[in-house]
Amino acid sequence: MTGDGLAVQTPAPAVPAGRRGRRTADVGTLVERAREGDARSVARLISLVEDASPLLREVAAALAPHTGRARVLGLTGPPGVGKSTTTTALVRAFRAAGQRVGVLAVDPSSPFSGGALLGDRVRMQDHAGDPGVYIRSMASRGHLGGLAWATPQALRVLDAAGCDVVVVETVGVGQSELEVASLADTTLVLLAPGMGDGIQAAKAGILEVADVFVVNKADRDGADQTVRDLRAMQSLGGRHTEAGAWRPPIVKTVASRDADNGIADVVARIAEHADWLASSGAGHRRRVARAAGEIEAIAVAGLRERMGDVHGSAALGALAGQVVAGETDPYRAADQLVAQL
Ligand SMILES: Nc1nc2c(ncn2[C@@H]2O[C@H](COP(=O)(O)OP(=O)(O)OP(=O)(O)O)[C@@H](O)[C@H]2O)c(=O)[nH]1
Ligand SMILES: [Mg+2]
Repeated sequence: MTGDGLAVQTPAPAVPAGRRGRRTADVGTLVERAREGDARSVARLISLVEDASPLLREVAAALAPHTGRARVLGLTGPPGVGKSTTTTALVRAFRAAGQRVGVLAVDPSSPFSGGALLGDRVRMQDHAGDPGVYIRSMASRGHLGGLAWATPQALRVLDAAGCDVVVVETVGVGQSELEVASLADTTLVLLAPGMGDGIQAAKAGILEVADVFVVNKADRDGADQTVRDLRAMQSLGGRHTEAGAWRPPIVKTVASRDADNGIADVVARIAEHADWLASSGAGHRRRVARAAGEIEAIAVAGLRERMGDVHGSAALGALAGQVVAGETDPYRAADQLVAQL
């Protein structure tokens, strides 16, 4: 990459709302610079999508021709399981293989970039100054519904900026693990020993979405038991038992160790999953499903906005009057209203 090194981004200071949407640079120029690896342009583009800038459409249009190359790796698991440590180790491995890497740390609990759960982000400073790594933390609350909304656009920015791999790290609480899985080509679910209850709780959500299970903190007692618990759960059935399906492997890691930490195994399983995605056609199907979901969400948000305009409108008032007078029924009236949108 040329230009500025892609360095760790600290959250931008609060900027008055009026200035945020201001056109500070031409979108086309920003995209060109981002493609050359200019970290500031990448940061600016991500801010534009994160803030739902009026330029969002223009940004999306300008990025589109330059996307589709990056592999998206989702990484989720309960708080403190070692997600950030594992992300750091993975980044190191990908860098050693000469790949450019983007990291999006998405905090589902915070309305602000760089929220409390990401206090450990500092560890990522390992990669500060490496021009082949771009790290960004994002908030996801406070917009039109969680991770699903701004993250796909931020992924496109990093994709267009030439990242070979983008790791999306999010803590597995609420819906976030399902959302991260819907964004990712390959989803890693991290667990740690001594979380028996955690596994039970996570069963419904986390276990369904895993492409690779990582039992981290394998230096602690009970890692083998956790692996056995997972195997037992897998044997109960699920998507992976169908013919030709991918059976999620289980890898033990000690992500906090510099060497002999199991990360090479994780990288190997990710590569195998990528091969399976390509050979089975599942990878393409996932991407099509992802795009369909995104289009639907944008369309529904647009409709909802227009419905807002309709609320209290003369047209609605007139139709309501007709329903009260028995001149029409609410279903026909609703059809008429929708037709007017
Ligand atoms: N013993 C041991 N500790 C680890 C291992 N991996 C991570 N840790 C430690 O576990 C703690 C939490 O690690 P993080 O990587 O911050 O965990 P996280 O899942 O990103 O945490 P949140 O983002 O807060 O949900 C840190 O103190 C790490 O040093 C491991 O393999 N073994
Ligand atoms: Mg973390």
